[in-house]
Amino acid sequence: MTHSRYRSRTADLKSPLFAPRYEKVVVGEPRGGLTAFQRDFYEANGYLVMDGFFSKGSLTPVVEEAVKLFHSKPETAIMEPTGDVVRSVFAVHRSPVFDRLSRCARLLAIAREIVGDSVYLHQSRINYKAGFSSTGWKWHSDFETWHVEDGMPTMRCVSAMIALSDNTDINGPLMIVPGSHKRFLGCVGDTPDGNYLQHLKDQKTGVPDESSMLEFVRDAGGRIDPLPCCTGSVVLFDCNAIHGSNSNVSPFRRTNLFFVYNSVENRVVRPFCGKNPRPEHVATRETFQILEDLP
Ligand code: 6CS
Ligand code: FE
Repeated sequence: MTHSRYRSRTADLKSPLFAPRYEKVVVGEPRGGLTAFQRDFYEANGYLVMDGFFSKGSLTPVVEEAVKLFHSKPETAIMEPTGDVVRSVFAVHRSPVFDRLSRCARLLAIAREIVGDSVYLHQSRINYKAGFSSTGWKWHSDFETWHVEDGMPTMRCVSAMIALSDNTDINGPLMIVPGSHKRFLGCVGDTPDGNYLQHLKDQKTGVPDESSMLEFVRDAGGRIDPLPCCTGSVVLFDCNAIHGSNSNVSPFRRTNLFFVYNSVENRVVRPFCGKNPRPEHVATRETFQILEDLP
């Protein structure tokens, strides 16, 4: 029986509670995937931007497939609150184009070095943030949700965001509070049945209160780091890093692909909120598969 070391949205939690992180940030020994500077930067800040990781040309088939998904509105799509624009599509790794990319040897080597283990995909998704009318993402820790609603035991998990379009100052780039990954914020409240649909449209549970957010930013020396980057860049960020992004009123889409690499020792157990598990396309449970390098 796996016990939760990170209390959040529990009945006894009457006010937000900061708790220490129990796990190392970079668990594995250096294996050449990251320079010493990159390891240290990720360890300290909870994220790392690797510009030009993929060439724009090499992503052309990936971008084309992402556009097809945007227009086809598969059943794994989540719509914007306005209703008729796709916000996200989950489990994109079920398509060969994205499955192949998730097994990129360079990316896998880095993910394995960070979590210190073989990895599988806890989740994959494309957040489209289409031009003009798409809404942002409130401040949050992914791990808070993955722990409470999916039953992810520890923080041995890293997200790799692959920019499929330019992320600029004006189309709602990802923003991270540097260093926020080092503490876990237990949030007040409960988890409604079937929360994931609401959560993925406009998160209302597990959202840090304003006073706690101020403390995170104060601890970061007043820093909030926006992460503008070009198509082909990869942004690694720790599962517990506090992040968010603004809405996109510009004419330019901000489309990003996310692979969530989880340690095979950190497979999800029963959700710590005690509710029914979220569906397979949002959190891998049955279709577990250790990722091997592409031949
Ligand atoms: O609940 C989830 O799995 C998702 N929620 C957010 C707000 N970001 C990460 C993840 O896609
Ligand atoms: Fe997130």
